[in-house]
Amino acid sequence: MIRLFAVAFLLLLSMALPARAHVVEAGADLRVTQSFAAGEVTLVVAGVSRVPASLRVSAQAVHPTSLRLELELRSLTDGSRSTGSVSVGQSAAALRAGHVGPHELRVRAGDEVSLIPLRVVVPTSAPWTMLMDGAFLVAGLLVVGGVLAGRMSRLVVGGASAAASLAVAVMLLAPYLPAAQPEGAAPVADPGRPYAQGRFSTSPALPATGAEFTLILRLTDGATGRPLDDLAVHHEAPAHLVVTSEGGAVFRHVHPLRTGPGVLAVRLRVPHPGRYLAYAEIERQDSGGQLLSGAFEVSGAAPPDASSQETATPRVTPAAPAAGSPATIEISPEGPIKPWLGMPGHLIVRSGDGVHLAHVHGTAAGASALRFTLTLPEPGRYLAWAQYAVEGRLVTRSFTLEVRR
Ligand SMILES: [Cu+2]
Repeated sequence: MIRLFAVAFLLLLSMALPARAHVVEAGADLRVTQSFAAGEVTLVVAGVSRVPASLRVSAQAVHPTSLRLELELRSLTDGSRSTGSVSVGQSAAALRAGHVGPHELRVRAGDEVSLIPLRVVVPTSAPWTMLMDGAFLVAGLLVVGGVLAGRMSRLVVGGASAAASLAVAVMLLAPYLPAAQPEGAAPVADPGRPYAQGRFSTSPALPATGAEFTLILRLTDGATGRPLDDLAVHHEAPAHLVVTSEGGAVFRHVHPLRTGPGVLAVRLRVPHPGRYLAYAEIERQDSGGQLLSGAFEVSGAAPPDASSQETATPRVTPAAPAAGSPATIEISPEGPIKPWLGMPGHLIVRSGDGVHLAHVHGTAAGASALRFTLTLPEPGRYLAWAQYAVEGRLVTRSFTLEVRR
């Protein structure tokens, strides 16, 4: 009887373990993609389960690059700092995080600096998990004590049964009980924050064809007018910036650096003069996504060669897509595709007049095809760019879509 009870108890204990292992969400890696002039890098900050901790930061890139990043992690709570450096594809830097809460990761590549806000969060147990653990412990101690003492009094068996029953009851109820808020997490705000207002500018004010310039996006809160500094990382970046020349011959999809509160900047160089359209995809914390747009001019003379884009001939189904009805676009990549920004492929579609911009994600359709599905609301001619990563290379293929009425 006692042995049976002990076996049953151990069985219950082993069942209880996986339920506790679910509270690791806060330990997920943070991936932040940043476009430096020397190349695009995805910083990977590995999650931690307790503090103080050594925060491991590594750097990945689609293009092979010898970019070296100087890192500094600063606590916004007490100002404590830890420094290190990391090269793309090399071993991770270990930065010391003394406590949970808001931090800023300063990343320097050459003379460019990005200030990445991040929050060190560690999982905590909900009070009910402590109750469950405590009840299992009491039951275990009573059983072990009884076995060691050589006799199981009715009181011991009764107490152990009661404690085990309580623990099992809590364990069974666990999926319906609230999870604990991780330590260091931001307080949950009411969903939906005011719109972000974005203003694009360039430095210098009139960039020249072929010369490097900085495209700046200043974000303000639509309600307070103050700098907006609560961007959530979505699709591995705080902001996705698409820049196209008005006619569509030039296309850039980059991930600007945060240079200060509410200020995003990225260095660009374009081969054509004229008017450029810029679009930023952002997401405020606890809010939905938003698209901001603007325009700027580039001076200079047009080069003799009009376009240097790689083009694609996709398979479009139906062959003549209609406005308001879904169309499927299939592209054949040059080789096995690797995820880029967490997805097998990206398709960005712009209306000729620049008013409409769509960004959809593709699915791998077998080994040699990438499939996108999208619906365009208005008839007309659209410019499209499909992007995917193949071994060591980010490929952008352009084509046009005619959408009928
Ligand atoms: Cu992006």
